[in-house]
Amino acid sequence: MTDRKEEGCINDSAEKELKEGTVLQAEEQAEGAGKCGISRRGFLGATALAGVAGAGAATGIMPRFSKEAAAASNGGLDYNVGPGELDEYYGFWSGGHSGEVRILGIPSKRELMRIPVFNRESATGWGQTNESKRILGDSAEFGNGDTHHVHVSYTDGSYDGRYAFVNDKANTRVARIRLDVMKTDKITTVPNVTSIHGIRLQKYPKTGYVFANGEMIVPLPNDGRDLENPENYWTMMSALDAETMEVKWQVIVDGNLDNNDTDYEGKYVCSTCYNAPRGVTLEQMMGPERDWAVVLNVPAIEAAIEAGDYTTIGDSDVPVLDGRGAQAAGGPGGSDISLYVPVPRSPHGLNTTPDGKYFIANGKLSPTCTVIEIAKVDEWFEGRLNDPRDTVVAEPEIGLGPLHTTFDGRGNCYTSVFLDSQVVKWNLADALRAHEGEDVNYIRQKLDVHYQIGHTKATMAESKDADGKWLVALCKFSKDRFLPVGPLHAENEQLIDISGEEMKLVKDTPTFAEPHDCIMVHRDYINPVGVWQRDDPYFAETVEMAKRDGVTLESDNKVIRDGNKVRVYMTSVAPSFGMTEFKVKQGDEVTLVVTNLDAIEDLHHGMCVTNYGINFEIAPQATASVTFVADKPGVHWYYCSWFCHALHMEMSGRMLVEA
Ligand code: CUK
Ligand code: CUA
Repeated sequence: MTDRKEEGCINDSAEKELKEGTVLQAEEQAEGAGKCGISRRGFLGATALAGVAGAGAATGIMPRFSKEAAAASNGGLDYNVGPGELDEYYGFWSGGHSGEVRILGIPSKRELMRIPVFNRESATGWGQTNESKRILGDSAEFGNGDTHHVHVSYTDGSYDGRYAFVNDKANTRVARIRLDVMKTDKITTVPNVTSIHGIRLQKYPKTGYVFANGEMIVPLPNDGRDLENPENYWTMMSALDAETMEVKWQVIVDGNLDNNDTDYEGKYVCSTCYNAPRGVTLEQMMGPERDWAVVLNVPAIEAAIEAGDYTTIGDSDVPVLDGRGAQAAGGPGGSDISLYVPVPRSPHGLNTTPDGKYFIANGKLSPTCTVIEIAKVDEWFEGRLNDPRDTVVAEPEIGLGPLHTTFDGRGNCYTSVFLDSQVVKWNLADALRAHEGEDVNYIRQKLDVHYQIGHTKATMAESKDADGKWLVALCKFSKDRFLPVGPLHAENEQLIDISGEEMKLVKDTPTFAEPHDCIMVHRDYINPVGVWQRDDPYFAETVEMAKRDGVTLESDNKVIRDGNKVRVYMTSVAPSFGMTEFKVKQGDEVTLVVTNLDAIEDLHHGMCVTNYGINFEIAPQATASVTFVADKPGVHWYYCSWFCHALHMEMSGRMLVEA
């Protein structure tokens, strides 16, 4: 961006947006661009077209199922995955306010599975079965969640395929998903904070901690005190143990916490803050010229806790440290455990380069990305650097409304730019040189996306194995891209081939509300099982209950009465349940336990009890159960709800409820 006029245009628009306190929509932007006397195309100028001539196949490994001839003929990767072919990548998608996580195949973008997490789910019985209720715990009272960020566990900076973790912004939780069975297996409500937004995982030596950002500021503890005193509102970064999912410690910070990321040495977690003044209104939050990125020093935090140097808050016994100090000595500073790096206005995404050298804070209300060198963060904590701003080694101008950045592993960054509706490819080494005063153009290409992009993500980009093949643009608005379906529109996720010099938009795919973020993991790193093991901890408590009742789940079909509690144990083998009728009394509390003896992959059954609102899946070799009160007398058919056999319709039975 060497043209001063272009810079002026960006800044004018940014100013307008700030004054109005609103987000410009595409139409207004177009108008704004016109006022500056340059068209959108003109604005793109030569930089947008810079890479066109050099388009070609990527160096490096080709996808296992790529049709290389086809790929070569269209000058890029082949995104078509034919019938019977498998995708090269697993995509793990957050489901936003659907509260779930989705699995997609990439590059086809075929949806392969939905994993219920914080939501209730009708086909699997999530939120209804005893097994899922144990996992939901006390938070089962909420029927909703708001998942934004899914991340897969690491060993030494590479994906290890053990777990995925996801946040719940709505009800302040973090969940873990077992990737062998693709089921949620732990949910933790984080105490003393409100709204877990950014989450990231420690990458080295392996995922020990899950770092969870409390986004909203609240009184500590939030027990009714200080309602009217926002100056006493604070938030904290929480660190959960990835194995136990217990909160190990929390650190109070200045401002608030938006998105975060970690380094590749297990030392730091860095988070953006868009509310440095700890305001409670839009005007207050947007007040200052600068907010910051805060870096927390994990070994220093562990040492302080080891030394007993902490407090606790309210009823919680989680060790809490004070990491405030942003205003120390009259300006951004830090403490023994925290460093506050000033970043222009309301940064949003925070992304670590896959070489582990830099944190990048995305400006949002500033057209810039701020590049923080992690080696200089070391220097600051070692007392060899005074000014936190000296950790900033580049601040390239990207476009209007940079939100998130992803990487191709070849030194290029791809930043989603919300207001311009673009993905901007820029070269990091050139941005560093420009910051040193060299006259170099770091922008490689600006690609229009449709429309109003939030996250963008490249394959493997959040690991040290970033491979630069596919990029997804998660656009918030689809407008005219799909058949209209009423006032509520689908979102538009666009698949972009980044294997060559030039980004190529290859596919529009609609998606239901509202994935924020995704990761794409090469399938070699993910190894799901095909059938359950009978000793799986997922249903171990139900197995224990059966043992206490003297029931062998793998063979018995029995009704055990225990006062007004009735436990009904039955097996399923396509196309029949082990019991075609059982009798209970009105008012009995019935626990219905079904064990699927079929051991063939894909042979699920379902148990649906009619007019009782009950339905759940029983996958091969699984046991599943549900408890309900038989409050309606009469004949109540139950039937298999997952199509399993030619005689699937006949797979049924009767629950007889005596008045
Ligand atoms: S946030 Cu939604 S577009 Cu929750 Cu990752 Cu940026
Ligand atoms: Cu069993 Cu359908």
